Amino acid sequence: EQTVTIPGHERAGRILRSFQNQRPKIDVERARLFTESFRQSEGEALILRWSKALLHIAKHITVYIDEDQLIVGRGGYTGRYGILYPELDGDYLDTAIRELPSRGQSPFDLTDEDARVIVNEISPYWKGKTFHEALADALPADTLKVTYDPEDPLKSRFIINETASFRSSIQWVHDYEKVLRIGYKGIKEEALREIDQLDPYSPVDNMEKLPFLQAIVNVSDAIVLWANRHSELASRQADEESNPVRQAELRKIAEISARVPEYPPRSFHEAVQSQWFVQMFSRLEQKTGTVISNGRMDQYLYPYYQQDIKLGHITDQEVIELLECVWNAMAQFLDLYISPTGGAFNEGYAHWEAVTVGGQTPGGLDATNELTYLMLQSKREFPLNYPDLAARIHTRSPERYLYEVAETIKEGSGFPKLINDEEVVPLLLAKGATFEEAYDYAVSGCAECRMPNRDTYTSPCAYINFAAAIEMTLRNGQMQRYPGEILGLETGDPQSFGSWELFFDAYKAQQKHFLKHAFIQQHAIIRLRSRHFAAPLSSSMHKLCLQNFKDIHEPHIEGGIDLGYFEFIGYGTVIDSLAAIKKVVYEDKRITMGQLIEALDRDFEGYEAIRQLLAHAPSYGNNDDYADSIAKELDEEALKFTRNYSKQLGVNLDLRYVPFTSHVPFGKVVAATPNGRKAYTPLADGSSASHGADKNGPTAVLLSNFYSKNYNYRERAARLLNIKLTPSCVDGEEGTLKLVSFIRTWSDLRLWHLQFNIINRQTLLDAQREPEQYRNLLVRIAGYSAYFTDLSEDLQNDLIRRTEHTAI
Ligand code: 8X3
Repeated sequence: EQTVTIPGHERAGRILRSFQNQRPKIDVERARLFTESFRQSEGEALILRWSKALLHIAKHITVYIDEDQLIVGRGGYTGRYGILYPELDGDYLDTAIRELPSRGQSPFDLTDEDARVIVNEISPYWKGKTFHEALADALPADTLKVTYDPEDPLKSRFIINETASFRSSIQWVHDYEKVLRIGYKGIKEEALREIDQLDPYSPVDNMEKLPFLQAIVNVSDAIVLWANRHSELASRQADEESNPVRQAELRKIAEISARVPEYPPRSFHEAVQSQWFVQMFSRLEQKTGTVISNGRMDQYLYPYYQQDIKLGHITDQEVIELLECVWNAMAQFLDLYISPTGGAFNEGYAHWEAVTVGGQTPGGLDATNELTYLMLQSKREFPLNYPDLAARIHTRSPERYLYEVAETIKEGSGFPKLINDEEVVPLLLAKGATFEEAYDYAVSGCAECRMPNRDTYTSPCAYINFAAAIEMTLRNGQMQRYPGEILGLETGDPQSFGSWELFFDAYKAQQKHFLKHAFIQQHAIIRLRSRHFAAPLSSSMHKLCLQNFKDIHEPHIEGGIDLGYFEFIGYGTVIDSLAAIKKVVYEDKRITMGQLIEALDRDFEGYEAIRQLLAHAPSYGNNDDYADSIAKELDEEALKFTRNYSKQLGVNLDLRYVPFTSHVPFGKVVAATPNGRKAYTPLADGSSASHGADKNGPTAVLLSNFYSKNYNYRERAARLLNIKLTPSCVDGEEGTLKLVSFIRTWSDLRLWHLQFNIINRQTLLDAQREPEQYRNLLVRIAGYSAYFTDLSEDLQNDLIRRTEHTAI
């Protein structure tokens, strides 16, 4: 076991040591209590049922206080744990209890007793009622067959993948400030006042507004009750505690949990605890994709920090200690995906409840403050992959901030990721936000942003495997993985396409066909969700939900801006495949289309010369217009589609390049591709270059990204960009300054997102060979970092094969 006693972080280190490298367990209490309550409330309004279930959970769920912790609030067992949401995907439960302990990606343990509770008490109630089953039933046959195996809808096709069946919402950020300002007492009182003002004769008031408001009252009671139970437990523990230091800490926990989140906090400690109670209770409420994020923590906690520092009530060291207590609490709750697809999309126990730092104030001034720097310091000094720190960058970001951001990145754990105000703010304005709202955005997912009182869209989106569209263009609508089935368009025998233009047209037709089905999926998802999900706690913090008396899962909430997405997965793979076909087959005529297909059919076995020829064709990521102009056209085709059709869905369904780890399972269904990629290996991730294809250094990667974007479309959204650097190329002061100017260049180019792995290939190879020696090695994956040894071999190899840049 490696030591984690880090000077200045002793308490946080002790807590970390208590769970680090522990195999996670599944805790079934939340699911059991939720189910018990749902059995009792059938026939009532969904939002009311949800609030009653939360009240039932608040009353009966076990409460815990971890040894050494100063911040309390867990949703299950001590140590690393995950919880279940049977209302979402309970139809997977039976297989999950057999497979979860042994699956390759993110395994979980389950006690025999808990397995019994699942089989006898939870699973039977949800049969036929889950969202996943309803969605499979709602999809037309043509869409179903590219989504699931029609014979067994529990199995994904990994072609056009919906993600709504393994998370009840996409990433989210609450307006925590509201809770800090008025407390749940204030929120409840507002709801009670509204109830008093309802028209007792109005059918709408009785049938819609009243259940909504009653639900707000119930969740206000629920969260306060749950917090107060921690207070009682802390008092009991304090009575029995013999160590006077810990006894005093427990008394303080008791005092604070009796006060927040019911009342506004009086101190930094109370503010942090209030926020964490809300965070944690949100996880008991619903399974938000990748967990509810923490918002702009350096902003909304700042007044409490300033006040306590001024009064001499707290030191910077104590501030860091409290924050690290929260980071530790975060790290123990794992986002458990019981569906194999969810598991494969989120390898390494992924969850990324982003903490946003820096950026601008609502008035457009630089927002960095002392807390920003303390959070960066904690990230550098305390070795943990939570929270996911997101640094907002703008053209006037101070030099010190950029310097400290670069120094933190150099620590090598992948933090912070960078989000660019210069791209995000104008896009939010273009979608209808005010300047104040746009400047005040918070990072909420891998790369996404929310305006907590303005966004109202929750439907999880489609991940589209466009490398499969390349394969279908070459196989007339078929794929090697699914023999004999016509899954795409029958665009004809590619050997009959006499020109590059005809080939490209056929690919574009396949791409459009995929988009068609992705949007049909979304149509079904948007309309079904509010029948299956409600989130009264989340709604209680949202201005527009309260104004309209509508749950946040309702498809349209007046005044809201609906920011949804679809994902282009395999971008680099598709671009390079098309560029190779254009150059090698059509322009240089080095091989025929027939020879290409033969080589692909045989996965290049015996065709290495052809593979080399293809792999050396122009490729994306090198600032080469040959490939980048194809990239730009693909991007524009997708943007045009959504410009035409998202209006019909009534939302902004924007084009995004954010894969999580989907490029690995997506690669597993795609045969060899014309860029020289071997069959069933990972696709290129996000908007990054294909593995090893970027040979002109990292600035060329930025420029390819820039030249492939269509800045005249407001339908664009996040592009996730991974760059791997060797530690030596950013060594010392000079290295930090090089990294700072690289970040400025990225910001000037108006790219959305950037993150780094600063590591030697050899280190990764060593860690693969001797995992025991490298248990603490953190690597950057998508919008999160994970322990390298927690990843499947496929994903480990994917990271190893990414280009390692030795100079910037
Ligand atoms: C991806 C998060 O929830 O928008 O970072 O898919 S989500």
